[in-house]
Amino acid sequence: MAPPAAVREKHARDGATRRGDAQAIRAVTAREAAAAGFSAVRIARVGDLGAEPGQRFLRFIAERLHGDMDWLEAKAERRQHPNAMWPEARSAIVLGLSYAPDEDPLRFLAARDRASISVYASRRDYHDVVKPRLKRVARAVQIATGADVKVFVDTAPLMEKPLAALAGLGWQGKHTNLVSREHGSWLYLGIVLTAAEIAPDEAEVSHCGNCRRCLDVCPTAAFPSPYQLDARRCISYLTIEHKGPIPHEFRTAIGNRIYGCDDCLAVCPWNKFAQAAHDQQLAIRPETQGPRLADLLTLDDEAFRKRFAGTPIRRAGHARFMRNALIAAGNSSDATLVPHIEALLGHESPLVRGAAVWALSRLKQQDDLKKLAQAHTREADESVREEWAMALAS
Ligand code: B12
Ligand code: SF4
Ligand code: SF4
Repeated sequence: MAPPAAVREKHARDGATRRGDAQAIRAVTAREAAAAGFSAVRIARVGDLGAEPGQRFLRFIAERLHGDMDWLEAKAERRQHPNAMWPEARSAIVLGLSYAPDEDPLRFLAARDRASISVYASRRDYHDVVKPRLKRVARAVQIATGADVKVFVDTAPLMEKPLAALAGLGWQGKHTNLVSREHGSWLYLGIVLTAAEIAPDEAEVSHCGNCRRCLDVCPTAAFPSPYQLDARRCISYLTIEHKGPIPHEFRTAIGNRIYGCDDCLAVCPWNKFAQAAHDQQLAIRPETQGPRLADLLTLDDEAFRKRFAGTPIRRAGHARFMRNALIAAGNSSDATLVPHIEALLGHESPLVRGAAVWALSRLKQQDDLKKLAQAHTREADESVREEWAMALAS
């Protein structure tokens, strides 16, 4: 990464380019992080991470808790430790960007004719926001130290949370996410790895105590034990990452959550110290705030892309999004949605047709459903035929 001349001059002026000047390097890092709009910055010595997080990660994969997130498994060896990915890495500058909401993130859960979308997904994709800012910090660190740098925001096989805890940005709560005293559960994480040795901050210790609010609130009982998540049961995984039909056992519990889930984050008592985030690039998009299911069910591919352009939601693709909206419709008790759902029985994706069958089975009388089934006896896809069989048997 070549630093522009103006930046080079700026650091030369304040004397921060003196190699090995620990205070100056830390000061440059803090200044650039603040100028880039980060809410928190701390430094960890990569060598202090130890083998434990990596071993736990390998157990997570061995127990298949990652479901069909093949990309986590594919680079498991490298993900174990930053040095397995980049042997020269010596320090990790861990940056947090607050996305604390200014309203109750769970407020749409009871409005069953509407959808609830997680806070992180209700704005511009954080990868696009965080990465350029990380590059700015990285560039300054590179100039100040003369050492190589690499930036990460969930873009490479790097476990961000254990590094953040080691750097003292917060601790991994029982819900497994990083909790900060100042920002609660609402921090996006980004990391700059550098080959430079920079004096580290102190690691943070857990402040969960006897609390277990996050564990008890989970609608799908996704925590086999504190600090451990079975992703296959997590609504965030089921609505964002999982590609196939959503397993029947979770459909009712999902309620109207159509993209991600915030329940375990939102109940954490440490959120009370978090100030609402007012970063302009992270402004809440109005179309993500409790959208009506009737409107979502009529979105075709093009309208979907247009409506959610730039947000993480678009990455799920139209078929998966419609699958999720149909599960919410099935949980809505709103019979006025039936014509919209019936129209989706002819959708080109079996994922959508199957979810439509389930939604109708929840909103229509059995006799009406039987008549409808007779009109769809030529269904070509086996998974959709199974949905019909289950719907008619229930
Ligand atoms: C895969 C992934 C997911 C998966 C799996 C989540 C998970 N907990 O692993 C799914 C799709 C479910 C998911 C969901 C969400 N995610 Co996500 N996800 C990731 C990703 C890419 C990797 C995480 C990972 O390595 N998981 C593997 C497991 C094994 O690691 P782990 O959770 O750290 O597990 C540790 C604990 O189990 C611990 N452990 C086990 N036993 C014990 C015992 C004790 C005593 C202790 C202390 C620890 C401990 O050891 C393990 C290793 O350290 C990271 C980005 C990254 N590159 O790190 C983002 C990330 C974790 N996700 C993030 C977010 C925001 C979310 C959601 C909130 C989004 C939403 N609203 O829907 C939810 C939260 C769900 C939840 N409760 O975790 C943020 C979290 C920010 C933060 N403050 O921590 C990250 C860091 C992305 C980012 N750059 O900001 N995510
Ligand atoms: S995100 Fe939702 S489903 Fe996943 S663990 Fe947290 S509360 Fe449970
Ligand atoms: S809700 Fe309680 S147990 Fe869960 S992360 Fe927050 S403090 Fe820890």
